[in-house]
This record gives sequence, structure tokens and C-alpha cells, in this order.
Amino acid sequence: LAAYPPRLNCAVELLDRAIERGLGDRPAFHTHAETWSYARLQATANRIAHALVDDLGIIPGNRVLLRAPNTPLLVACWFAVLKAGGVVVCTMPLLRTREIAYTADKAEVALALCDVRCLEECEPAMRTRLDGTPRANGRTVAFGGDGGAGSLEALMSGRPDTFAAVDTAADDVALIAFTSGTTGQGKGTMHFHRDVLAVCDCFPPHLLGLRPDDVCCGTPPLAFTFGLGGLVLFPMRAGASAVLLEQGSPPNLLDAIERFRATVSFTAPTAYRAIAGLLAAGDHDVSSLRICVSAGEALPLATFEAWKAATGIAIVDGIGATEMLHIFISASGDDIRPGSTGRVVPGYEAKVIDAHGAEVPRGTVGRLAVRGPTGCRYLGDPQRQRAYVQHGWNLTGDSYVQDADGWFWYQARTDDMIVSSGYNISGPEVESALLLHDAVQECGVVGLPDAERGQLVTAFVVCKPGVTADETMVRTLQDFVKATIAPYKYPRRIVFVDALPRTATGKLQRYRLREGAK
Ligand code: 3SK
Repeated sequence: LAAYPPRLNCAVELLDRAIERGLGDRPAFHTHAETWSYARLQATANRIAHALVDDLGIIPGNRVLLRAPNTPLLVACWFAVLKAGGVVVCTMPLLRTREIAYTADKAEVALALCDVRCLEECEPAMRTRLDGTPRANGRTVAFGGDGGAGSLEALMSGRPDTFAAVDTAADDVALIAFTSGTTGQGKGTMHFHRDVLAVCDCFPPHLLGLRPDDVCCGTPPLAFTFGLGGLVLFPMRAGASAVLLEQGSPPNLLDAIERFRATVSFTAPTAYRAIAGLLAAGDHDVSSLRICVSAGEALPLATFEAWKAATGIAIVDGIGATEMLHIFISASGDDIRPGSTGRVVPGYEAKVIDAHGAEVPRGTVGRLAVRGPTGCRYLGDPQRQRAYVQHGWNLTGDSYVQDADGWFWYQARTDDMIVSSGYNISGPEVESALLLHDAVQECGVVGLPDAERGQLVTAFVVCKPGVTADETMVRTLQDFVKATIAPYKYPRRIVFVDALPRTATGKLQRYRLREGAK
């Protein structure tokens, strides 16, 4: 990985350099309503940057909360904040007032720029802190509406479409990304300007080989760094374009792939599974796709196989973390071993360690430790920081086995390892086995306290429509798991549910399954 200069602004590197390379007229973002060229994106970002500095008093280092569905105007705001020397704090559109207030408190934001459709939750959160006291910098500026007085569009109007970006240091914080809260309240993680470039220069060129004619698309919100990378940073670094979907549901993604002849998709395993079902049920053309990237959760083998059968494409399953900004272990192209996450992404190092930090022999389960050009910097949480980063290595909270050839095989989140009658059982492995059964739509497997076994392997199962969820089905599924993986791993208890608790980014909240069952 090339060393970056000590002073750089990642917005300049990604946006202004694209124009310097002659990409001004090329499409940067498509929506169902319009296509934005790189030149339009730059001009809009520059006008917003003027409004931020001249009207809204933003100074370098100020944190600006952004809130919108995935739209080109959100991307323009993202670049404008960085050009103005500010720090982006992007929030998931699904968050409620309490969660936004928590984010705004934690990140001490100076201002919010908010799509009119998300104002209802944002304005009260910006006015009042979680403890009920008024927020000093409580202003919310709306965009995407009728452009009336006080709106961002009104402030931008007539502003120059050039802007001299603030000369930030490579090590200045560019964004604060919040984790999606699979284990409770989200944590803020800080990333530097150079980190933004580093993620563009590691995973995409080495494992995806993005090209200027690529059209990326996907469901993750831009507040989730998986979506930010796949739908904004990576395509722009490659001079490619991306489709932005305001509603990132699987049917919408399928529709967008067909309509825009998308070549690269970024979404979670559940969406690939749902789209594979839609492909089997109807007449669709996804022949434009050449690369499909999955992250957010471990990819079950059944989903990998269903997608391969439906499209002929082997999904690239990456593991990343908001703490690391993006993906650090992945497989690529023809070099994929189904069921394995892959090998460490060039630029990063990874190893499997024991409870004392010593590397374990290949083939042994242990904790994943990673280091590279990006790394965890928790916002205002030294205790968590000390737990996550030890001796320069980031402990991601995942347990893995590394095989003799260096491939990493996911076992579970460290918290999701179930210890039952002395056996270590990976909840996600049991989930993968259940998902191979035709009756199962979705499932989550956790260990619940049990006097006899310590923990009882318990599966929460959403059945496919038309399936009778009764005692016979319980036994069918138990026998199926026993025949698919080591019999001691079978779920001794199966609870049928209508839906599983998930974060705004679609990650399963196993802790809520554990709590709900108490
Ligand atoms: O969850 C993941 O695997 C992930 C991937 C890319 C970026 C961020 C995250 C959390």
C-alpha cells in the first residue's frame, strides 16, 4: 500500500481528482429519477461547503450529523462536510429520536443536515439532549424538500460551484461511524482521511478489480460503512458509477440490477437469499452482474449455493467491521472456498490467538486478531478501546479457525459461541445447517441458560409461508441438523417466531433473542 502524504483531504482525492482525470461528464450516481455526473456532484458539494462555512458557521473539526435515505444529495453533503474540514457523522434513516439524540450527544455534533423525510425524528433529537437539557448547537437544516427559506437548497443557491477545500492532515478524523448495535447501544468509531483512501486501495483493487464501466448497486445505507464503501468510495476511486436506492429492499435491488444493468452488488446474506427466491419464482435478467459481495453477517453455505445455482456467480464473502472501516478478510473471483471467509486482504495481517494473545496452531479455534492501515479508535471509550486493541492488534470479537493454507473459517462471534455440556458449539454453524432445510426462511441460534448443560442450544426459526410450525416440524428440523453437522450440535429447543430482531443494517441481534427468552 502506497504511503499517503501527511496532508490530504479524502474528499479532494476522491472527487476533485476524478474531475482532474477527465471524468466530469461521466455518471457518478443513478437513481430512478436522474443521473448525477461527477461534475454535478462536485459543483453541488462545493455549493453546500460554502453554505456550511459562510452561513452555518462550520469550522474545521466540527462534527456534522447527516441523515437521509441513500441519495446523491446525501453524498454531496458528505463531500461538502469533508471539504469544509468537518467530520461526517452519518446516521441510519431508521433511527428514532432517542437513538439520534444518543448519537448527537456522543459525537457532540454542531449541526444536522437532514432529508425532509427524516426530519420528524431529527429535529427533537437536535433540540434536546438525552438528559433533557437543551442542546447548544441544536440546528437542523433540511434538504430534499421544496427548497423554501432556511433549507439547504436556499442556502446553496447562487453560491460558487468552486470551493478551496480545507487542507486537512491525513490523520485528521474524517468520519465517525456508529456500530449498528448487535450487542446493545451503538459505539462511535473514528476514521481518518487516510483510512478512507486505504479501504479503497486494499479490498477493491485486490479482490474485486473494479473498472470504470462498472455499475455498483446495493441495499446498505451509506451510514453503514459497508454501504459507504461499496456504493460511494470504491466506485468513485475506480471512476465507476453506483445506483442509489432510497428503499434498500431485496425486490428493489433486483429491480435496480435489471434496470441499470448493474455489474457489482453489495448486500447482506439475507438479501441474496431472498433475491435467489425471487429469481426462482419469476422471469428476471441479472446477467449483467459479474461480482456479488456479501458482508454484515457470515454467509451461510446454503445461501452461497442458492445464489450460485440462480446466477452462476460465487458470492465474495467478506468480513469487515465498523471499527476497521471495511473488509479485511475475503475471497475473490475464482479463488473461493465455499464456507470459508477467505484470506487476509492485502495490506492487512490477521491471526488466530488464544485468551492470552498467543497465536494458536492452524486448525484450532481462537479469537481473530487483525492489523493494517485502518484500525479501531472508539470515541470517548478508553475501556472498550483497551479491550478491542491489544498490542497493536484489533480483536474483532469473532472466533475463527485458520487452515493450513491460510484460509479463515468463521465459527461465531466470540459472544455467540455456545458452551453446552462441555462442547463448544457455534450458533451460526447451526443456523447454516437449519437454513439448508426447505422449510426454513430465517433463523437465529443462541445458548440459553440450562441447569443441566450450562447452555441449551436454542433455535428461533421463521418458517417459509405455508409450512406448519408444529411439534412434527421441530423433530424434522432436529433430525435434519443431526444428519447435517455433528449431532451434538442440534438445537434441543426450537421456537417458531414470525420475525427475528435485526439492527437497521440487517444484522441479527442474538442478544435480544437471549434476553427475550429469559
Ligand atoms: O459487518 C461487516 O462485515 C462489515 C463489512 C464492511 C464494513 C463494515 C462492516 C461492519
